[in-house]
Amino acid sequence: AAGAKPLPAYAAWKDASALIQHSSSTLETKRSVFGMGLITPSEQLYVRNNLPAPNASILDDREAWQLEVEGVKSARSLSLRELKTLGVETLTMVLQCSGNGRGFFPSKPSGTPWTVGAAGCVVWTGVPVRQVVDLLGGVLPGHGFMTGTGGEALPAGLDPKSIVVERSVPAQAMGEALLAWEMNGQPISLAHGGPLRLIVPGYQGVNQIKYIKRLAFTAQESDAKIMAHGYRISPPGSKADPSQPSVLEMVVKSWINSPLAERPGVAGPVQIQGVAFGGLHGIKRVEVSIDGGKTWRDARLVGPDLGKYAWRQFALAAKLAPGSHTLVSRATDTAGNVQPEQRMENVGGYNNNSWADHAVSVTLA
Ligand code: MSS
Repeated sequence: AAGAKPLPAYAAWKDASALIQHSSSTLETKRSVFGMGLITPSEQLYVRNNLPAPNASILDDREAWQLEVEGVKSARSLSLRELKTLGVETLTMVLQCSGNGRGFFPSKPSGTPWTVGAAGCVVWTGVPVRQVVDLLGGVLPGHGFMTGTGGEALPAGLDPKSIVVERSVPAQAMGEALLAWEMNGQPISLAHGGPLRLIVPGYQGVNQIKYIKRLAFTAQESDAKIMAHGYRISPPGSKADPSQPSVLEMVVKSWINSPLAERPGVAGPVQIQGVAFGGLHGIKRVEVSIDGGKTWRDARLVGPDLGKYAWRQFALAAKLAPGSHTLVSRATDTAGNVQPEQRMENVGGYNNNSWADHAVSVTLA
């Protein structure tokens, strides 16, 4: 269609009308596109690549893809063909970029100004990491981190550590982690990390390593730049360093997707709808306010509960008078963590779960 920017080749199969193209490696789902379906259709799901997507030829023979497993008693390489014989599990998980909500920071951090659409709820199928580890004799003692390395070919002439996508999470996160080959019932696309992706449920997107080529249990966190200096919660005015908290588990969050300013509807009865999710905990409660957070009412959790890593849809039946309204939602997880009013300020604009930032203003005739 005239005016619509063509999608980058690796994502050409996506629905351009559903996406905001920030750059060729950052595509955001429009807020107005999230419906009440629980699973985000693959064509609408956001994309974030730190490096250019690999050549599509890595999908020519998916079964031959090799994964090096290290830091276990019998370290060796396994093909995807072999991994598929070891076990299979399916889980539903919110995939969210740690920078989702960065666009609401008044400090305008560098990085993509995502609002809500660097997230989706996705079904993953693969082999549990612990089954692979068991086959290989278990994790070596003292190896407290699980480190995944992306399979991108790195440009020559640069220090690989400065560009490689390599992230470490605490080794106990392997408990529910998958080495996944299927997303939403289809072989994983190049855009989303096929042929093989590490899925660490409840963790921020940067830890979900695409085209994974190495899974290592390590005594130390990776010293790659993306781990040591990238994705750190750096207090305002500071420089990122490895002593600051890394972007790991997601934090409890919700937002409203309907009504929105661009399709406010008319005064009268309305179903206020949105999504809510925790990190490692499921959602216990969502409250909605139609007066900008002065008073709250419990919303109804709608539809099936696909487990603690999936998001919950919520709805509140309300009556809105003609005029302007500020609608907000506030989620509580099963551990009792409540979505805060204010974001936690940090240089990189990570982990924004402020309910105030996610407010919707509508004017009804
Ligand atoms: N992986 C690899 N290999 N590479 C890259 O670049 N990125 C990250 C993850 N992984 C990467 C990887 C990020 S950062 C994110 S978000 C995610 O991924 C996304 O996903 P998708 O599928 O959506 O695209 Mo932030 O935190």
